[in-house]
This record gives sequence, C-alpha cells and structure tokens, in this order.
Amino acid sequence: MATPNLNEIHDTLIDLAYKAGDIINNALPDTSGPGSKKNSADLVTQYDRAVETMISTSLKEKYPDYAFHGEETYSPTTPLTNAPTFIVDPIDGTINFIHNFPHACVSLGFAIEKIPTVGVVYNPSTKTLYSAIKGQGAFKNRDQRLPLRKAEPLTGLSNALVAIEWGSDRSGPNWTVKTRTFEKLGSSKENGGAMVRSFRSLGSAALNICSVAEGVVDVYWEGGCWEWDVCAGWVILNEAGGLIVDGNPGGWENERELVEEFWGFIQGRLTY
Ligand code: LIP
Repeated sequence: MATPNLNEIHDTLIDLAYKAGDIINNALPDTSGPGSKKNSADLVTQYDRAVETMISTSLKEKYPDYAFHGEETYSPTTPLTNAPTFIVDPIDGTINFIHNFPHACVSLGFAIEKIPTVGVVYNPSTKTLYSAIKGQGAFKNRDQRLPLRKAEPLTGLSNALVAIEWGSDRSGPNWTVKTRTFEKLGSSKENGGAMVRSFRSLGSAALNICSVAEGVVDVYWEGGCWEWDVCAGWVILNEAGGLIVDGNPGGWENERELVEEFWGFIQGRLTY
C-alpha cells in the first residue's frame, strides 16, 4: 500500500468538513424528534447519519484501501486496527445541534497505526476550522497558528480553566467518580479542593480539545470518550504543543507535575 499523502488527505477532509457544515446549517427541525441510543442524553438525528454517509461514501470512493470508523456505523466486531483509518464523528455535540446551541462540529481524523496523524474539526455555526497534520503544526481557519493565546504558565490547577463533560452515563460508578471529582476540583483548598478558576461544559469533546489547543482552555477532563470524539482533536492539540494523557491516574510521563496534581483530585477510577 502506498504511503498516505497526508497533505492531500488534509485538504480532502477540509472539503468534506465544509460540505458537512452545509448539511448541518441547512438542517430542518426533525419533527419526529431525535433518536436516542442508550438514554435521553445519548441522541442521534437523521443529520448525524446523513453527514456520516456523505463523508464515508466520498472517502471510500477516493481512498478505497483505507478503513473507516464512524460513530453512527461503528460495530464492536470491527475494532480499530493499525491500518490507515478515517475516524469520524459526523456531529460532535449532537445535543447542542438539536437545541440550536452554536457549539457542535464535524470531527474528521485520520490515524496510522492508531496514531492520530491528520485532524480537521469544523464548527459550521461559527465557521471555525481547526486543522493539523502530524509534524506540520496546527491552525485555526488555516492561517492562524495554534496556540493563539499564549496562556500564562500553568503553575497549578488554581489558575486553570477546566473543561468537563457530564456525558450520557448518568448513573453507576463512572458517574460517581465524575461528580465527586468535579466537586473536589471546584472546592476551596481549605476544604481539600483544587479551587480551579472555573469549569466549562460545552458538550463537544472535539471542540473542547481544540479549545485547549487554541490556548483558551487549560485542561479538559472526560471519561468515556470514543475514538471519533478525540482522533482529530488529538493531532491538533499535539501540534499546538498540548498533551493528551490517560483519564485515570498513572501511565503517562510528560508534564508530570501538573498532571499528577490533577490526578490527585480524581475520586476513584473510571472504568472503560
Ligand atoms: C458527545 C461528546 C461529549 C460527551 C457527550 C457526547 P456526541 O458526543 O463530544 O464529550 O460528553 O456525552 O458523547 O454524542 O455529541 O457525538
């Protein structure tokens, strides 16, 4: 198999992102109401499926040798392999899309040997595009190199703006770990908390990661993301100089001091 042409793939994914954005921006209210997967917070619409079909059809035609992983067609019987793979969330932030809250995106990633290599994230409401190719930097709207904001040195969680997500699992051990961790992170230091400056919970993993890459959010923590939520943002964040580590304590070496401080406030262990 020929070596993937990363610049061509990057440009192809940007073209598809804009086409997906047109579908999303021209969506009509779904009078039949959204479909729900495991519960009323885990939603899917005809537009999630339509966008994914458009993208997968285009990619399979242009790149028949590469695999495709999409949120709406994923099956546990075809796990991610080391093969060159497009990893796509057609609408990340589906709840926002349904509520016309202008914070949803199409997330288009490309991974080789499970390493995120090309990433494109596009919010059609704000016409904001984030993109990156491994080794070539990360950009906002193609010409603004990330991070845009040279954040103050993050000398501790108490001066951090932290993105979190409630997710769709609202009971069970992971829910308990998440809610107790949020409480710990937000509590005063006198009460054993981290006293983070504030939280933001905006409903899109991909846009959360891009906000960290942009330098406008300092930390994003979530347990339960899927490959399609994070693949594109992962390479964008890495190329902006950011770091993705495990949601649970341990296992990653870089930026240990701040990461260890954060891990110290996690109340238990998330199970995937
Ligand atoms: C969303 C994720 C978010 C998570 C939500 C939901 P979707 O993806 O981006 O991080 O907290 O529960 O899974 O379902 O909108 O594509």
